[in-house]
Amino acid sequence: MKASVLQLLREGNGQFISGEKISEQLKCSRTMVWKYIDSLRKEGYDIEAASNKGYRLLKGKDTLSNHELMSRMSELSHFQDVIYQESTESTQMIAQNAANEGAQEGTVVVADQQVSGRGRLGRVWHSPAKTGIWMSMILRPKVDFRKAPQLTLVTAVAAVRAIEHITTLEAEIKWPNDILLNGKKIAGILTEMQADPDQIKAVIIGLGMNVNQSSFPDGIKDIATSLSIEADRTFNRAELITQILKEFEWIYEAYLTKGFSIIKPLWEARSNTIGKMIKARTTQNVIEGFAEGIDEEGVLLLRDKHGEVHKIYSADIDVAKQ
Ligand code: BTX
Repeated sequence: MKASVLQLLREGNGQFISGEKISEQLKCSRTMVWKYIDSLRKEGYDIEAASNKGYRLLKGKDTLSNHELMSRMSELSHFQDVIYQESTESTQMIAQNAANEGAQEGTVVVADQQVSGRGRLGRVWHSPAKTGIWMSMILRPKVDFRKAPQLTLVTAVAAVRAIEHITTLEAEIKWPNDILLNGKKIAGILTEMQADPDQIKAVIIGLGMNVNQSSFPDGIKDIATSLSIEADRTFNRAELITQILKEFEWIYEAYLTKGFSIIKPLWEARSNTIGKMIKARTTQNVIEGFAEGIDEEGVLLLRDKHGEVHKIYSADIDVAKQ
């Protein structure tokens, strides 16, 4: 109900909306409306009340909560459920557990802080409080389980488009799961799967995006950046999350109905990897060569100096400076 009050206030676009109208729309008493407004104010929302006029939301703030996120979800068709935690070990862990317990496709887990945020191969993902987007989407796609890594590329396209829409910054994708701004890492994607021997039960896609950080710890300060550092202003994370989900919805839908071929050009247009000399570090070896492109399945094609083309399914990539 608090989410609905917030949604009505936001839809007012800074104009007053009467307590009577809110109570009619939400089918609750005006006393209840007042209680919700009071509670939102206590959380820090700047809501003006004027007799005979009603209430208006003066300025949104960069806050994450279940009702802040739910108040924006009506814009979306696919994502309808949010699990929000102020602080958690990892949203991946929560999403994995929720998926095991039957959470539906389109559930999204968001945290304000992760104390054990994780990247690929057990690496740490730095996820400080109240500055970034740490979220995991639960999906149950009816595709062959070998195709699950393609969802990393689908997510990367959605994230880059959302960044462009909200900030006008043009981010690039480093195959397979990094998003870069000015050569530094702004976001990372972690795709995990729950599967029977031949079929996907759930795919959990984790996205970590640096939004309002002004600095980074020693280990990553030379390789990481945030939207706020690059744009010199701060951003509203709930708005950005909604935009990422909105972009994801239609791209994912297109992917499910038409296959990866529809995603390939969208991905290629934003890739910083293709057409460059690269070094691919897989869990088995290191291969150097020319990144020719991705194939119809999203697999990276790398031509070594002997002319042999290698299919790279998963690796860390170093792109040579041009
Ligand atoms: P990755 O293995 O490609 O990248 C991890 C590496 O990135 C680290 O070893 C470190 O060098 C660097 N790094 C760590 N934190 C940051 C940061 N905040 N910004 C830039 N670089 C950093 C990438 O893995 C996948 C990350 C997914 C994170 C999301 S957050 C929500 C979800 N929950 C969770 O625990 N993980 C995912």
